[in-house]
Formats: sequence, C-alpha cells, structure tokens
Amino acid sequence: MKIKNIKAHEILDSRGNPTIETTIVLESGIKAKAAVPSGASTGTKEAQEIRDGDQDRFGGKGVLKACQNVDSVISPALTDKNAEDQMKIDKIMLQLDGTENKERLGANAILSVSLAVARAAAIKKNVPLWKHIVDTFSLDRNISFPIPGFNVINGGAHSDSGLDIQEYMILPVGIDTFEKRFQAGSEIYHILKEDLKEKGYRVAIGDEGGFAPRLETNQEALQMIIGAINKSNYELGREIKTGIDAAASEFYDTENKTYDLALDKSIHSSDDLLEMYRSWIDEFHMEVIEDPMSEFDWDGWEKCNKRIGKKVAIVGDDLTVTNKKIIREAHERNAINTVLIKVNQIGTLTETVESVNMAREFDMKIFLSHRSGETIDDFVSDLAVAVSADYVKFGAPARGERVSKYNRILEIERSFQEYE
Ligand code: 2PG
Ligand code: MG
Repeated sequence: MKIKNIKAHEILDSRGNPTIETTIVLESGIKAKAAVPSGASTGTKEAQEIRDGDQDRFGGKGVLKACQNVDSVISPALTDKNAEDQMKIDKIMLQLDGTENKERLGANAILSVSLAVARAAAIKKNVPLWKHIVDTFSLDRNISFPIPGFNVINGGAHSDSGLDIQEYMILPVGIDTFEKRFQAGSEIYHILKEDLKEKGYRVAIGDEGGFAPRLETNQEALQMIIGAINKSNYELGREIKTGIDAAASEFYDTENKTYDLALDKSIHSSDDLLEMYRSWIDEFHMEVIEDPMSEFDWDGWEKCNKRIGKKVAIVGDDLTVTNKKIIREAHERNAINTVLIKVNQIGTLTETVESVNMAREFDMKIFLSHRSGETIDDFVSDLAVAVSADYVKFGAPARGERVSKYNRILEIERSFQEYE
C-alpha cells in the first residue's frame, strides 16, 4: 500500500475563504482526498494553520505556502511509505515540522495529509473509514452512536445577531437512533424558524446554518428554543434538552477579569456568570455548557465544574484545544468533565485519537466537533463513530457542509449491521 504521490490544492471553505484539499495517490492507483476546516473563535494554544498573508490574494488568507509545504516537503518524505502505517506517517510529519504548534509546515498542511492517508488506506482495505480507524488505533469495537448538538441559533463570532453567546443547541438526548435524533433536530429547527418569523425576527442564518435573529437578550434565544421544543412532537427535558457554547473567551476582559455581555448590558464576575448558568440549567433543561469561562480563567472553570458539573457537561474547547498536555492539566485541576475534540486544533489523526483516549482514561465525555469554516468533507463523522463519541456537533441541521456530516452518520448507522 505504498504512497506514490501527494498533492495539495487551494479550495474554498463555507465562508468563502481558502483552505487546503490534499489528494494522495497510492502505487496501486487508488486516490483519496481530504479537506481541512478552519475556526473563527480559536483558542490561543491551537496548532497553527499557515496563511500566506499576501494582501493581494484573498485578503491575505491564501494557503499556497501550506500547499507548497505538502508538495515539496511532506510528499517527498512520505513517498514509498505504507499508507496503513498512520502512526508512523504522522510521526514523520511531526519530525519534519519540528515545532510545538506546527507553525513551520502548518497544521492545515499536515492535517490534510494525515486525513487523506487514512482515507486512502480505508479504500485500499475496502472497509469504511470508521472501521479502518477502529482497527488502526485498536479502539473499542462496541460502537455507540452520538447525541448530536444542533446549533440552531448563531451568535458570537459566527453571526451579526449581536448575541454574546456563540451557539445555542438542541440535543435529542432521549431518542434512541441517530436517524430519529436527526429528524427531531430538523423538525424543531423548522418550528423555530416559523416562531422567529411570527415574532418579527429575521431568519437569516449565521456561519453554522443556525438562525441569527437580533433578539433582545442572550436568554431570549433559549426561551425561543424552549418554545419551539414545546410545540414539537417531543418532550422537553426527557427527549430534548438544550445546550450552549458560550465561547466565553470572546467576551472576557482579561485586564479586569470580567465577562461583558454587551447585549444584556451587564458585566459579570466569574461567580455571577456561574450563577446565571446555574439558573439556566433547570429553567432551560440544559445538557451541556461549552467554554463557560475564558481560557485565561482557570479558577472560574474549577468553580464551574465543581458547582454545576454534576448537572451538565462542562465542555473544554478553547481551554483544552484537543491538546493532551492541557487535557491532563484540566483533569488535574478538575476543570472539565467533557472535552471537545477538533482535528485541526491539534493537526494529526494520531494525536487526535490519543487525546480522545487520554480523556476517556480521565472519565471525561467526548464531544466531537466540526469548525465554523467547513467543507463538505465528512471525515469527522467517521471519526466520531470510530471513537464512540458521546456527542457530536456539526452545526444546524441545514446547509450542505453541515448536513454532509450528519448524513454520513446516518449512512453509517444504516449499514452498521454488516460490520458488527
Ligand atoms: C466552536 C467552533 C465550532 P469555531 O467554538 O466550538 O462550533 O467554532 O470553529 O469558530 O472555533
Ligand atoms: Mg467552542
């Protein structure tokens, strides 16, 4: 299963910004490609994606240098290597890069190759990608399908709604198949759309396909969602719960150590903010709170997990950035009970799976995630199934780059029996 050639190209992501798509060709003639996503609200310790900075092309966001790194540095080093040796290949790329955060070759360059290699090997073995990942990393064969967190209202860095909270999600926690969970998400999404219209709000959407209405307060988004769930055929609390990604680093004032909810015209200490979340948990039947505190406010995180971690998933994203060292620190400080996993925060498939394995050892739940800037690549869906993620989020149950991922899990669920 020797690698013959690897070639990268610039394509556009769902925001219309350039990103990398890499094609790998095996000696047998098999071809596979993978495209990488990009975030808008990023943690400071994420692996570095490389952008050209040439203001004459795509406002500086071109990725030609990263493509060049794939073609002229990574490809020659991996030619003739066995595509089934995922760990070895990822290690070679880490050594070629030689930096802590992949700033030399670019996490975008490295990741595109890492994912394309896995896909090529799966095709060669004639098995689904998720199965190849299970086998490659000796993962648990007792697969369970994830609960999707559909992001139905977009705020923060993902829209101009004015909402400070970045994501408002619905989670079909009490529904038994992924197919029915998907149906529930879609039905409630459409009820919400009608409700927003009826109240005179616009139903334009944000980067992740959720609505971006100009609501009066951050809390009103949750009220609207609860209203839609109550009108649906599903039972609030038992079948459907809600969740948020506060992405609190985005509204944290590092100097004053306060959280500034501009829409609510209120400034909070971490204790106040925690009390606000506490009151929301029961009132709005919450299942998850992601990034409730800033990545620079570890004390806030510790308090959060201690005081409300028994009731909701306290999810580290910008805090932990899929990085083993930080996940360990979060465990030692007891700052989270759930970890968000994003392939491009760390940059290789091997490291991503290692982060999942470590989090499991620490009894954390796994929440597998897309990025706000996406392509139709559905690699994360296979990965989510392979690691039996507890939750996944790919945005709203709408827009091509979002539904491609939900649809892929549906496809896996339908054909699953063949591989059991
Ligand atoms: C997040 C993600 C994905 P972004 O914060 O969890 O929803 O957003 O990709 O912009 O970091
Ligand atoms: Mg997040």
